[in-house]
Amino acid sequence: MAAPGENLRLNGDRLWDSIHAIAEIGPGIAGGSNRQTVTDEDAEGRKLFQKWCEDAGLTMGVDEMGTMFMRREGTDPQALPVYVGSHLDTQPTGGRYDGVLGVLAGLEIVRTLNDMDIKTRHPIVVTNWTNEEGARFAPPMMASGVFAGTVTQEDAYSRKDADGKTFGDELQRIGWKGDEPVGERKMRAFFELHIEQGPILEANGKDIGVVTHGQGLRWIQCTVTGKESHTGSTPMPMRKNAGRGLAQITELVHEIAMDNQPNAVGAIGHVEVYPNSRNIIPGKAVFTVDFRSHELDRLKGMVERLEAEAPKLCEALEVSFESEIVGQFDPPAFDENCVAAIRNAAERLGYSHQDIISGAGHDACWVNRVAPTAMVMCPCVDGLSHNEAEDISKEWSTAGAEVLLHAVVETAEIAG
Ligand code: HGY
Ligand code: MN
Ligand code: MN
Repeated sequence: MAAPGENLRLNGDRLWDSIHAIAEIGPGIAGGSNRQTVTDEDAEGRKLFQKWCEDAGLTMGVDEMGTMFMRREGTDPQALPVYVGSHLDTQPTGGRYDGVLGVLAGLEIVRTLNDMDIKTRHPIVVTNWTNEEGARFAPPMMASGVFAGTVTQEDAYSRKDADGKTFGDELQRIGWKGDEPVGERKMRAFFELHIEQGPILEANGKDIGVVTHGQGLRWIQCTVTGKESHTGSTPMPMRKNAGRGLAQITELVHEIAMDNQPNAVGAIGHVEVYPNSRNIIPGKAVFTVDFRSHELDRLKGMVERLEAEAPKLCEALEVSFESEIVGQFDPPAFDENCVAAIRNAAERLGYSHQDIISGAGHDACWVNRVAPTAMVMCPCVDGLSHNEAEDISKEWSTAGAEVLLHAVVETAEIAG
């Protein structure tokens, strides 16, 4: 396959402007974004993305999980399309670039090919995967998980948010439940550009991360049950304080991750304490442990240790412990040919680059199960993400998008 010439570049300013235009929809309170999945803000962002895509001549398909597939025809309609994209949903206190960069870089590729009147043999499909974050409705990478067959659509539809609303009802309510069965599309390849969400590339002075693997993930939802009673009049020896179970398990999670350094991480980000009243001893604590490692045996060992030790800690506190896995995927190894296309593109374009393992989960981790897949990463300032202060430079955004452009065009094959 002929690789695109090193002079094939794109309009980084137009991409940058698009990123900041969509950030006006579902703004956070500190300059970032709060466009959570299947909210009205998500619907509004989808509409703007749809308009931009249709202005670029793309035709839209939407599946039953609401994932948006925006197609640019190739010269060979029978050729399997090259998919490129990420997610437009954000964390409640998210940044402007997490997910959005990858979707809009895909659109920028189309805009650039249109400007240069370049046709490709394979069609190109720009994709917005529904509910990558899993913040409002677990699990993360929900729609790409249904697409890859690792999450059932029924389970996904039934997942509830903190207000008891189900994902399926909310998707229907915002009018983005499509009619296309999920997972029937066949792909030549899938490419995703994403900010690193960690400090490695910036610290090493690299423009591009060539992602060879991702970390595996386990989300273990734990419930510790004690007894609600008065914080003032209940004698200390009589208390069954679920909050102490939460506290000791929080420390246990940290200890397990530290005992598995440098190839593991662990924390508890989601906590609900009931009844959450200032003068009632917590009767129940529900929280989610997030363990990750790129070594599967290590990840499994961490979960086993938690499930062995947490009940004993709770027994000593006279509270009960239950747990269930609410999200999981094993460490993915991306497609070597697609990874090589990205590495060669960075080389050809003169961008500094290094191989890297993705610390965060991405839709590419699931799509990798059903199609040749690879990821490009760009640095982010101080490695900060899932924080409204998340920041990248226009240069990093442009570099990542140009590497993505070359990998996509090379795989989609320039036609005449
Ligand atoms: O949790 C993750 O790794 C992703 O950012 N949703
Ligand atoms: Mn993301
Ligand atoms: Mn994220």
